Order: sequence, then structure tokens, then C-alpha cells
Amino acid sequence: MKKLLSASIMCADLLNMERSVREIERAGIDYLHIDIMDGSFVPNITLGFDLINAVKQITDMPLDVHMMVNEPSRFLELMKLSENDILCVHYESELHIARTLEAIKKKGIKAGLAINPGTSVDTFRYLTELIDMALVMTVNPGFAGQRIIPCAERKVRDTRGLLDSLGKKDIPIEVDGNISPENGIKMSRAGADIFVLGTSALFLKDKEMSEAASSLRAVL
Ligand code: S6P
Ligand code: MG
Repeated sequence: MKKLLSASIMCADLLNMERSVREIERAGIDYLHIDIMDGSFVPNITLGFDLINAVKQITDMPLDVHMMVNEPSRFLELMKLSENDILCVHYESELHIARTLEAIKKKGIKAGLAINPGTSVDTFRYLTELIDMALVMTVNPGFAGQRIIPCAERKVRDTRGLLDSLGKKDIPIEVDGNISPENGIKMSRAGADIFVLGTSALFLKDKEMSEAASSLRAVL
């Protein structure tokens, strides 16, 4: 599977979002990763639905929306997403996650399922028919700039093994959190396909974004 890059725009210049989006486009990044938080599922609040809809109006880049909110099914109608966008919800955030995934698919959007560091990869086992992407969190969700969890590599390998054993080689695995070039290489070897890039790899003080992106592409 082709390795894809997803730029986490909570790490971009929030006061100059359009300029940041243009820089991300020029760097040839594949997805815009938009983190939505509610201060309840995670202890932070970052971006919101109006930003998603505003960004959608200025770019054709596909969006990779990561919902870190309780009961995300309450908000599906507030986002104007299209068929190339991925809407990813957390397993831990809904009592009836299958119903939420079905609702996303029904809207014609790609559905992603995310799991927290403490959640077993076996969670994906009975939901593979409803998902287009599996997101394995490599930090505890809520903040940029954290350190990767110790079992991340093993967890990605186990997820790839599980999906392959179920005949789901086509479901990509996304990794999110402290994906530096070094960690990215390890995750890529373990079977990750989509790499969320934040302060560890893309939004750097001493490197142009396009340079950072092309050196990552060369090693993943
Ligand atoms: C964290 C969020 C992520 C971060 C990303 C930042 O809860 O879901 O998408 O924005 O992890 O990257 P880094 O390299 O600063 O950890
Ligand atoms: Mg995220």
C-alpha cells in the first residue's frame, strides 16, 4: 500500500490558517488531519466544526477528521464532508460504535475507527466491514508534542496481522502521535500506512515543510 502523509493542522499557525494550508499543499502532503476535541473525552479543546467547513471551502485536499469527543454521532450533520474525506471516531467514545460507523458510511464519507493506547487491537475484529481506516493512537489523545507510548510498534504490527488474517489487507493503518522520522520508520516497518505529522516531523522551526515532507517520504 502507498504510504500517505497527513498534516495535523492543530500544529499549524492558527492565526494564518490559509497560509498554512497552502504550505501543506505545496509540500505535497496527502491529507489534512483535523483534531476535534470536546474537553471531556480528552482534557483539551482545539479545533471545531466551523473550521472544518471553512477549510473545505479553500482546498481540494482530502480531510482526515479525528473526533476526540464523546458521542460523536451527535455532530455528524454539522460537518460538510465529501466522499474522499475520512471521518474517524474513537471506539471508546460511543456505546454503539457500530451504529455510528454505519451512519458515517451512509453519508457517503469514509469511516475511520480510532483506538486509545489502552484499548486492544482486537476491537477492530468485528467492525472491519464498517471501516475504511484503522487509527492506532501512538500517544494518549489530547495534546501535540508528547512522547510515543512504549508498545506502539507492537500494537501496529498486531493490528496489521489481525486485519490481514481477516482478509482486510486493503484497510490502511494510521498512526498518530510523536511520529518523528525515527518513529515513522519503525511504524512503517510494523505496517502503518498513513502518518499523522505534527511537531515531531513537519511543523519544525529549523526546516521548511516541503523539505521535511520529502525527507520523510524518502524513508517511510
Ligand atoms: C493528539 C492529536 C494529534 C496531534 C499530533 C501532533 O491528540 O490527535 O493528531 O495533533 O499527534 O503530532 P506530534 O508530533 O506533535 O505528536
Ligand atoms: Mg489526531
